[in-house]
Amino acid sequence: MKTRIEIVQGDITKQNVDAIANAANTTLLGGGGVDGAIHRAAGPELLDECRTLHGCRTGEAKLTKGYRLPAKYVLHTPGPVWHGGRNGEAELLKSCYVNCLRLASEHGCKTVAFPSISTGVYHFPLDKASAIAIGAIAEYLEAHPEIELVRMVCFDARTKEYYDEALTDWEKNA
Ligand code: AR6
Repeated sequence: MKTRIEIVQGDITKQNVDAIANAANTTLLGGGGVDGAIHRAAGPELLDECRTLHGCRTGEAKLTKGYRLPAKYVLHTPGPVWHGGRNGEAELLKSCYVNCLRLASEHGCKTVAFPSISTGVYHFPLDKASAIAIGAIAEYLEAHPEIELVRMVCFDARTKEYYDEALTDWEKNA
């Protein structure tokens, strides 16, 4: 399993993979953070396609083309806003990862990159978010050999440390 989850520090818009996930909002009409970076790098055609999707519920995912990105597809998923942890945040965050991976499988993607969903302006605590993300991805990969690689792309060193630790913990308990 270790060889199919990779954790790197970097910019998700530069990833040469079949699909990248976008930590979007429910309008799917763009925003700041990683969402803004993806729209800037993909070009205005991405927003044109997003307008046709009429939004997306938290925890669900919708696919578009990648336009000027190296990635063929973008998997747009609104993560949960952290409201203290008793409002279904963990389940919703897990659904984001699983629903993106399902869409990737359905579209024949072999390689997928994720940003750290909900841990920016949505304030999901990194220790919890990283454990949920790694658990969801690892479980999915066990059942889905068609996905060859999932790369977690962490924007900063601190975020990467949390995901590295979550992966080490998951491997210990596996
Ligand atoms: N590549 C990889 N990760 C990035 C990049 C990048 N180019 N840019 C930022 N990050 P956030 P959220 C990291 O706030 O918490 C938007 O306005 C960032 O450092 O982008 O899910 C949407 O429209 C952090 O670790 O997403 C929504 O309204 C992580 O990506 C809202 O923000 C997620 O931070 C979603 O909030």
